[in-house]
Amino acid sequence: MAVPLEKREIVFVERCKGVNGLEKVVLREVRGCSAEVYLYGGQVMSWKNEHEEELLFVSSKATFKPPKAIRGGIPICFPQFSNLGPLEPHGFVRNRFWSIDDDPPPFATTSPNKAFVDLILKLSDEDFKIWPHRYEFRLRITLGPGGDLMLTSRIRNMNTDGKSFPFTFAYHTYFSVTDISEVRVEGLETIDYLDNLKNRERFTEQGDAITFESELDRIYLSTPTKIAILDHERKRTFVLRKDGLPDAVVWNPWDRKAKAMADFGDEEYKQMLCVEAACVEKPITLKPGEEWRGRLEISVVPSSYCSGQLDPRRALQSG
Ligand code: TA6
Repeated sequence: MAVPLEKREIVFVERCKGVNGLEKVVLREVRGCSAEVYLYGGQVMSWKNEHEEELLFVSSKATFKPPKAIRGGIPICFPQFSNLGPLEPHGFVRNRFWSIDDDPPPFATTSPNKAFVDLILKLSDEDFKIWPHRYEFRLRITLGPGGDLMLTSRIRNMNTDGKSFPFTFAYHTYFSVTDISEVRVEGLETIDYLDNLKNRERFTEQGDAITFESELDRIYLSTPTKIAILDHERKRTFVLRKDGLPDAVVWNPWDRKAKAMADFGDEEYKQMLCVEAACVEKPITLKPGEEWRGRLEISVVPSSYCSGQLDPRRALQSG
């Protein structure tokens, strides 16, 4: 039986109103790290470290007005990534109202010193018209004692007509960075990718690290489970660990695309980077009764700066 929200001691979980009165849940842990989750979209909209520094990017022009998706935080792309199918781009769950799941199936481990919330999205008749499948989408968002953020999705096929359904998926995470031109992404060296700017033509990543000097929109295929984003200016490294999500999307709109997006500031591309744990190349197919699990864990480690060079191996080896 889940511990009632208000009963958790050393962690703090509170339901309250956010922007435009949209409902949110605030998670806090003992050292002062926090996260905010909006029921609209089941979307993490804030993740702060113990110094109350915001780690996720949210556009100053983001609209918190359904049915528009909110530009920033961690939108969830399901049952379709991007325009890889007949549905609206990135599917529909990011612009639906989720509910608090008061009786989630048990998780292997639930430690008392983790602040977490369980959300659930059930199929609506409206959605059944556009995507004729019965499913249950359960999402647990956890803030660990060290301030790590974990998202675990459990999607079950509830069809009673014997039908399987395929889907693609992404945690479309917007990271806040100091200066995109000083950011490096490690862990995708020599990995094949589909370039969204070149009709998804397939290429192989060169060099050692991905750096940014123009628009970039790529789907990296069958990547390692660990990826690092090194924010040189802030001597900060985000370490992503993913499970059940073989691919990773890397996106920065740069200046021209930034200007073309109404809910995005013209210069804001300099302070954000999307690195998305995803399942795109090979859609997952679930038979009735089957459940898929996709997990993302993000932690922040200090990047030690030595002899003019960041030591990326340190970030990846420090695990
Ligand atoms: O994940 C990268 C991407 O698919 C880009 O192609 C870009 O379109 C971005 O997502 C944002 O999509 P949105 O539908 O939120 O405007």
